[in-house]
Amino acid sequence: MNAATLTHLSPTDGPDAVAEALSEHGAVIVDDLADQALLDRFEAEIAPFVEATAPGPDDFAGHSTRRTGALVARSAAAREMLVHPLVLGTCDRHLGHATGYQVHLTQVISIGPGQSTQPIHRDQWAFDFFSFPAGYEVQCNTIWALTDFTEENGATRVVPGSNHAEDRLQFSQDDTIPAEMTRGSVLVYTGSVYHGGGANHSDSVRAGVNLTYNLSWLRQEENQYLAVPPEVARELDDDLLRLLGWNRGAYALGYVGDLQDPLALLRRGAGTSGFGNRDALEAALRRDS
Ligand SMILES: O=C(O)CCC(=O)C(=O)O
Ligand SMILES: [Fe+2]
Repeated sequence: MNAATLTHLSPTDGPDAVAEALSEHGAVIVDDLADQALLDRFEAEIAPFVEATAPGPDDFAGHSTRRTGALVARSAAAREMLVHPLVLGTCDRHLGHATGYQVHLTQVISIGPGQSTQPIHRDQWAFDFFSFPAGYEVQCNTIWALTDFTEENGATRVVPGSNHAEDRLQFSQDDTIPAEMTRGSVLVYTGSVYHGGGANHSDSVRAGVNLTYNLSWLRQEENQYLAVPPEVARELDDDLLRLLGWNRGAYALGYVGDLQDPLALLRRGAGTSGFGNRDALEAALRRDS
């Protein structure tokens, strides 16, 4: 059995402490980050969509687990959660070695009674199992507890410190510990830490909101341009849209037409066109020379 425990921090510890714990252990719990009223609003907005979601198609997604996405389009509360200052402050630090980051996916994960454990994995294996250089982090992930997370109901299982391990290892459930936390607490974890959803031996659903961020030179797992249709996107703030990917990654990734900024296109001509983020390009060149 793994004798390690997960580090717990409080929101007032701030993003430096969260990012530091992330680098060291690959995962950390921030207790009571969300106020209960925000989660109540989120649940009310999202309930009909969760209800209509089919169970997963395979062992990884979970045959007794529902995964409900497009949270930005479906919930105003989700937008607030996505831009929580402590989370973005942690992303700034954890992913600060690259020019930018973006939303990777938004998903309510509802693990139903009878669901068995999910295979232990690294989330960054989504990138076709590419082995990123050791220490080069590509994701900053959160799971917000919408119900209490207990060992019995399927709390996420984590191998603390495995962010420093070799790639493509196979851990057993005995190597993991459950990320037990109360409703409103948030598990923050890297793309490199080994983990998986727990088995649900209880008679009620374990629900968590998986909001994840990745480097802006990588593809997003959830296609935000289609998940958030233009008529909804036009109503959102620029900062949120840029975080969703209506932006140029690095110098020029994702430009439109004649080197136009995608956000300018969405706003029908307002804003910049012509060149990408020249400052970021120059900063990157300086970094590498
Ligand atoms: O639901 C969980 O606790 C974790 C799920 C997970 O790790 C995944 O789907 O990649
Ligand atoms: Fe995962």
